[in-house]
Amino acid sequence: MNDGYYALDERSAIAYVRTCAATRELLPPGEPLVCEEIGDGNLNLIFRVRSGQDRARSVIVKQALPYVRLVGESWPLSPERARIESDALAVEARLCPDLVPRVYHYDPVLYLTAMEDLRDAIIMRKGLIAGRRYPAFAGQIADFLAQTLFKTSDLYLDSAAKKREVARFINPELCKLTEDVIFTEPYQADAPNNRHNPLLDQRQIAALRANRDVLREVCWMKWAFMTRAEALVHGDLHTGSIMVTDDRAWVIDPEFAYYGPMGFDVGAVLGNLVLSYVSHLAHSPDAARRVDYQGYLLQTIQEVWDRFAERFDALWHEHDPAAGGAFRSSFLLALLRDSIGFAACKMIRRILGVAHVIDLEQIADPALRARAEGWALAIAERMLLDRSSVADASGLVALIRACPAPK
Ligand code: ADP
Ligand code: SR1
Ligand code: MG
Repeated sequence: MNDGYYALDERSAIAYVRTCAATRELLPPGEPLVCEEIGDGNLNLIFRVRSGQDRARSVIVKQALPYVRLVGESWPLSPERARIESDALAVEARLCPDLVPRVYHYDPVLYLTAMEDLRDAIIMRKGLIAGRRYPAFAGQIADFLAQTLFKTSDLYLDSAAKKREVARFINPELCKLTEDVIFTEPYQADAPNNRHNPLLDQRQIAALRANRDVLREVCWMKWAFMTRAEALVHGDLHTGSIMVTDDRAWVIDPEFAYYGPMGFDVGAVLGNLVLSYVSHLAHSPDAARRVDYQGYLLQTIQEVWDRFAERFDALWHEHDPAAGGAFRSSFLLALLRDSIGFAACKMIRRILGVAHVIDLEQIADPALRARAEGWALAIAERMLLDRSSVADASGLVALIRACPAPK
């Protein structure tokens, strides 16, 4: 932690922006500024500083706290994650500039990033809860995934350059947090950070935690997360890290970035779409609309994978025409199966672990919420155990469809 660090409040965030050369053109000196803390994430402070005269001129100031905001000062966490986030945003901006917010400035003393305010966009999770459709999303996120995962990997980078990147993105504290809260604690009945809906079927939870096949597969996913430095992954690519308008999407918040398995990012997108799918048991009370919207979500899951695989394969073939087609297709099949395993772990942790998602938490009736949560656990279990027999994205969709909603 740097000397000179202090946590901003709304007043000091304004004072900071007034002295920041990088935002001077947007918010010139002398202009009245207003500020609001808008953070709804688990870790950081997010200030929107805007012109008091023109709402369309604003900047986001994101500052890392030295602890986990969701829990408080009892859970310290290095603010160095802000440096990782700004470096990862720079890599992503080089590879897919239209799909990330522009960074104006990084301050290594205050662990603070000033960036483009995506003021017309909303967090995708909220749009999905409201039953909105994003027809361009599958292609956009497929582009983000293909560009960032292929072009930071050994398939594209020179061997020494890739290893330098692995070193630059060593992110031990946030990786340890993920190891604990995604792959370990949800399977421990007595982990103090865990919480779950008391109306969830306790027998279902106990059976999941006692299932040796499930525990074995989760251990394999954790092992992969800890050991496979395949590409620069975002590391937290759930639908709360994606902002959308009707026709655009941006990926935010790569503070968990590190060199890890490609399937961790793909799985985060797929798993969170499945969480949305189960949540519409409540958010779409009309049966016909529910079937229709859930069909849209399953189709999106299939399209995300299909378009990602198509683009990844095209980038690979273009970069290395000599790479064998058989290797490329078996690589992508292994990646699909990894992604399904990670998706399942990410679903289970949102129901049994410390950090939950509003798709489920906003279901007011706890009994109905328990049905949706129990359904997600049942689907996740099948995904973990049956992923090695899935041959393509339609196989994944069939696997999800084969788990009926609980009565
Ligand atoms: P955390 O790291 O604490 O999870 P996030 O980076 O996810 O924080 O940001 C929390 C919230 O702040 C987001 O859900 C979004 O509402 C808002 N936000 C973050 N970055 C931007 C941005 N560039 N433009 C507009 N809003 C943003
Ligand atoms: C204490 S767990 C906090 C969670 O929030 C982040 O967004 C990550 O998902 C992390 O696991
Ligand atoms: Mg975050």
